[in-house]
Amino acid sequence: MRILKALATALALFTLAGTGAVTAAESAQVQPNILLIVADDMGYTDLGSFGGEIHTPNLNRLAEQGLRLTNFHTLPTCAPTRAVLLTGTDNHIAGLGSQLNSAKQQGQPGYEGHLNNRVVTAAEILGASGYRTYMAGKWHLGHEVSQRPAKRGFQETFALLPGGAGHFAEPVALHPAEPVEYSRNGKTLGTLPEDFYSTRAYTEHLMAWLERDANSQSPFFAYLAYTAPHDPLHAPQAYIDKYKGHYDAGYEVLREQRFIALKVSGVLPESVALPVWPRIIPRWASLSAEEKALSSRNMEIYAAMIDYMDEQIGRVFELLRQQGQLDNTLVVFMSDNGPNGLPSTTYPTHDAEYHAQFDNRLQNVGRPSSFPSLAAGWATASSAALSKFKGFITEGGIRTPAIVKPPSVQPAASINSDYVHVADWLPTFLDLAGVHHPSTTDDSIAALRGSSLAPFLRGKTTKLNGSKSRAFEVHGSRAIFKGKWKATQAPPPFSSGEWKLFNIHNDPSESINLAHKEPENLAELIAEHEVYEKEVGVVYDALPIVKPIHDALKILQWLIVAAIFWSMFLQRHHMSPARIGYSLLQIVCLVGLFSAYFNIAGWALIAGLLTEVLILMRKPACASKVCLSLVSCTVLLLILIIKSGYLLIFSL
Ligand SMILES: [Ca+2]
Repeated sequence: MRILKALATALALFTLAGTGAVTAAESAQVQPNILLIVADDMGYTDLGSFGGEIHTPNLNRLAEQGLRLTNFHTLPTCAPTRAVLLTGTDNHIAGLGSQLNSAKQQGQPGYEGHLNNRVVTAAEILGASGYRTYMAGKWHLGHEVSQRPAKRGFQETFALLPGGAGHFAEPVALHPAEPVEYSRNGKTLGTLPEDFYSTRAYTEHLMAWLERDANSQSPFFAYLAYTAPHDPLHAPQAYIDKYKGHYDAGYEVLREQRFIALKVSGVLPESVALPVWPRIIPRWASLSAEEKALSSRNMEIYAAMIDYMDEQIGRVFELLRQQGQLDNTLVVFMSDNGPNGLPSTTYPTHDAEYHAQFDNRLQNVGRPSSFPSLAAGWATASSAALSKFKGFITEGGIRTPAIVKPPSVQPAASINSDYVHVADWLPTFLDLAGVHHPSTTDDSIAALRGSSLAPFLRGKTTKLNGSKSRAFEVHGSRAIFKGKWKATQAPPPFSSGEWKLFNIHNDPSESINLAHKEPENLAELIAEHEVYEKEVGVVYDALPIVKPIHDALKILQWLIVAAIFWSMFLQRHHMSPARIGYSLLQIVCLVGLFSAYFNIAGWALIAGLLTEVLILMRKPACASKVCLSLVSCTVLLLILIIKSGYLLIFSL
């Protein structure tokens, strides 16, 4: 009832014409159609207009007619981003405080796991203001009937409810614990047509609604939420064949090519340097011929999925053009987070038995019975100069390609590098439609936290956003942006746990930590982040499961350090300077492993310890020392495995 009341108020406000940011003249204009297109797990450089070589002529044309946002940010995983996208507020307010709740977060306000009743969606507001509202694609914001898009303001829906699935008919689940469920206007669908392919099906559902309602006098809001190029990587064979051999030179080469193209096209400034290749990701040259063939095939399928998606988007544009609606349509294209660098074998509920059902041989990958993923090498190439990928709060995880074409007018510039956040879209839609947000008259509805881009799109200002800071938190990782600064903190074991500070205008790859040079700036941003966490109700907890493992290893690490000291004390009269030096090195490396990426030192230490074990095993009197060395080795190995990201367990 409360939401209905709020929507009625919004509609009344709209009918009475706007005040504030929306002038009477503007609200009297024809309301634009809004087409919001979202790609799933697509990287920063995959589009032609963002340095990519994949054939994306329709989105390239959109970029030529509109505006490329080169500093656009999402959250690092799917569901929190979508919650913010559709409600214009914060994920902790909307019910998606985390994609994977810890015990501490379970049951807390803001951690419902679906859109709650404190927020209203773009479809609810625009629908109440006379818009036709369509949704085709991935929902990921609640499974129950009352949580589905049909109950959140969308009048026509064809929705995949979970976070992903196989892309052909009889699709495999993304996770064993997350069954595939398609819903049509709120009702679960039994089977899919034999010729089903996700990207085409979403497109054709939307096109059918647009064709059916061609004579409607109402504008439309269409949310086209593709599941491409999310894994499992599946694409029609002809599209895969189109990219055969394109990636045989490997991911480091592709990364360099795209990095150069990014600079040539003006997406990144000339001054940006390409960071060194991450040590934990195997070099292309170190792979066997078979591994290279399979890996490059996975990238070929990924490219095919994006190529195919672009073609389908072109069909929607062509239909709107034929209907005479394209010019009066605000088109937004974005990806919901960075490319996925984790192979599916690391997913939480994926075990050997689950994977045994897939045929991932070279001749079969890309087909319905396979479950290929992009993996870290290609994801790193896709992020290019940006650090890491999906799941991380570094720029590779949260800076994604975005294009906006305003209705009627062509923007003065074709590229903009001001900070823009996914929360900014809903205020922009409402501003252009001349509709006020219900929170302006109803305190029980959470207010918008984004800023409208409409003044910029109308040519009334040259800056997209002012000096306002933008903060967020997901899975224990924090970031706050203000002007050129980004302060960020990620919990161990994936980072040091310390706050870092970067000038992301000059250093989008986050290579130079300025925390010690700019302590006052950093302190101010941390203080602002604390205010943000209180405002939105963050229940702070690092990733469940990994944290206890990490804490246990840390205790073990200190026990080993103590044991090494004790052993040195007992043998103090017989120890050579070299022996003392080696023991001290062991201690330094053990401590260092928890505070920085000392992987090379770690492996060297393991080699040293194993050699020591072999020598000591010849002296039965030193059994305790052998045990100590073996325990040290095991702890070091576990630390290194965790640091390489293999236990990173986001629900995707
Ligand atoms: Ca995603």
